[in-house]
Amino acid sequence: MFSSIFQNSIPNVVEGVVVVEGKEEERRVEDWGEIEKMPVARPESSDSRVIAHIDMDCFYVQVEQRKQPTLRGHPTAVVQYNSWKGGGLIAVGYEARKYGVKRSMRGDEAKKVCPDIQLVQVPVARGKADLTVYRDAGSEVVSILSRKGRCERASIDEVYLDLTEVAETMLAENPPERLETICEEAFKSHVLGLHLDGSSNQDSVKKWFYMSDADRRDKLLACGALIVAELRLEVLKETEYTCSAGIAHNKMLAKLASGMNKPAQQTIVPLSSVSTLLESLPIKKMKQLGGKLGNSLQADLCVDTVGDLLQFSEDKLQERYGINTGTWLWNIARGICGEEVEGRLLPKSHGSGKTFPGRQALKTISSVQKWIYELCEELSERLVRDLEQNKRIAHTLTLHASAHKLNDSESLKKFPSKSCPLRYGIAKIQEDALNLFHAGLREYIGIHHAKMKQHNEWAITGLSVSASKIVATPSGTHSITKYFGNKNQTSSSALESNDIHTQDAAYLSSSGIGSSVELHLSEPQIANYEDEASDKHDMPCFNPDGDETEVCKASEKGLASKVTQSKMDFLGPVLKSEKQKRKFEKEKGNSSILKYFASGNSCSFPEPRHVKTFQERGASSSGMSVQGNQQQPMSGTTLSTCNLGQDDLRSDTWRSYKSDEIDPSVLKELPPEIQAEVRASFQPQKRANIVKRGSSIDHYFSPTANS
Ligand code: DCP
Repeated sequence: MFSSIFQNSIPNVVEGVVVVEGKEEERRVEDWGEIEKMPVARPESSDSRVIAHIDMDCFYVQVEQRKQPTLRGHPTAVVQYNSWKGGGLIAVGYEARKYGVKRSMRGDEAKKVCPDIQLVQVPVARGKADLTVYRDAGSEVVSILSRKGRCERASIDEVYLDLTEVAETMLAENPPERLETICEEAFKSHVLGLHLDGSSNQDSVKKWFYMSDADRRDKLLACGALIVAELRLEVLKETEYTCSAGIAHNKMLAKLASGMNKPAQQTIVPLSSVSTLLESLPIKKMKQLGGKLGNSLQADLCVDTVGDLLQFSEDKLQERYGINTGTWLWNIARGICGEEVEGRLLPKSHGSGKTFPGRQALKTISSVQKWIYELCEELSERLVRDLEQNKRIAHTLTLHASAHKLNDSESLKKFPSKSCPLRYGIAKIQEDALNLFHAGLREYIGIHHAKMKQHNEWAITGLSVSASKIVATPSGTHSITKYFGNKNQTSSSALESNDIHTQDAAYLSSSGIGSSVELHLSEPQIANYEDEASDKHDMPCFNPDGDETEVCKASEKGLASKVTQSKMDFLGPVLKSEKQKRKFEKEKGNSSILKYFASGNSCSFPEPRHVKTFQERGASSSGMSVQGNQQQPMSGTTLSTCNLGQDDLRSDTWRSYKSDEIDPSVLKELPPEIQAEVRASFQPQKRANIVKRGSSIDHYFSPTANS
């Protein structure tokens, strides 16, 4: 019998924003929700969906080249602002890649292999990198891409589109073979598995687009590819940025394909090419198989390619890796991925952090306080901006830190992350974050507290603050928006006076559980209770006495009244004036807000569903029998957390966060050893490394090109 070593390794046990340390100095964390989740087996809802993955080319470099057009056409790289050895490269332009410049290099090394390289520093604000310009550039692109179909912003420079509907309409009304002109860009597509028969790629692709007797699913892909080609041209025209794309029947295949022909190209994955594509794909290149799970497949089952997985039955894989992961593996071997494109253009969290490597480590409370204040200021600005622009409010503030103890053999102990309800206003956030830090420090230094506090025998090597549980204010509910001032109130101080109401909203939120959640108030301050951020079913609470977690289960029934009561219990001590208390009492009666915030967090268990491979779908439609596979009745994170027992919830630091809380672009900024640690915890894998380089992009990148 195989032991199910991965059954308990599902990391989605604690809501919160992951603690990550910047590559060198800092990073701004933004969770776009795409992060590599633990494998969750989801059946395909249909084998004729049309999904595109669009990835910007050497993104930061393109942004800098647009700012300084003289850089266009020249080898360019973007470096972290720390000038040690020329700074660490974080983005490398394609012209520089031809010389062998790689992201792993530092500026000095890049200069050696490419003396003409232009190194541009990331913008700096408050003594740390400021990524606003890149984030805004990504938003510009998203606003164009989201014109067609459902759009999911997966990272600062990646987007998924579900083009099924628009492709179906096109096929019904204007199929490619009836179009008089087809956007030339579409003919430059790469169609996997296409036989060239002596013709040029472009001619063969043209024929493929015009093939009137093609499989309907291929025709849908052709329509999708036409739409994507047009969108990419619109992006280029309106923003001057190029991007690459993959068009397939699901997210997994689309993502695999988008990196295959870069830059400024697109790749189509017809159904018939899936098995060949996966057959030789190294297992570790597959998303989520870059870590422990991939290692185990290689070491224990001698699986080196995705195709090698085909030899194992689903039962066998389940026996070895647990029911969900086993089914997921069985599915991916067949190109099955039922993950939906979420309609989401905004991040799930905001964060700001900084690392303090080596001698920069912070050893005094005052230095920690200084940086916490800086980070909170930035976080607050972004929250206000999000509120103004998107009418969204965040509910949970989390402080993460990394630390080591000086002269202490136990120094491997992780600094615990702490959360509390988020109160808007710079000063409030700063105060709460500092309190969270103290709570974490007490726990971290444990019994040595007094001594260490006295002698400063600890050192902080990384700090970050993040705001999560971001919820749109209900449209038409003026009562909630008025809490935060009107559009013209741009300063967070404008919010300061309203902070208690934001707190109110936070506590009323779906994350603020109500009376059945045990709050751990170690001190009569708001910041000293641990992570209230608990969905009523699936959210564990931090236990202030240790790293372990406990699952908070609140009954849905009567939630509103419980919330109201416990909100009062909770807020009572922090209401500073009678006026505030009266105002608070008044707001208690706002049932529309209560209703809104209390909804939508039930633990769902979809019915078991039948899974078919793409091939089986084809087979079944042609009358062949299909071997059924029962999916587990689970719903991603929900089941993970709902069904996990106390033991399962004990986790190390990385596992204390939901894997989908990590921004992949942030992950890539981390020092290699930290990346390895995170990856080992979540088995994530960014895009498969099967990029074919070397295609000319002169057309787009030459200094004169403008369309
Ligand atoms: N990034 C970063 N630190 C890293 C990796 C990436 O800050 N370690 C930033 C810079 C990149 C952007 O994220 O421009 C997007 O990352 P990608 O991995 O998509 O890489 P690029 O867009 O730079 O290049 P490619 O064309 O290969 O996708």
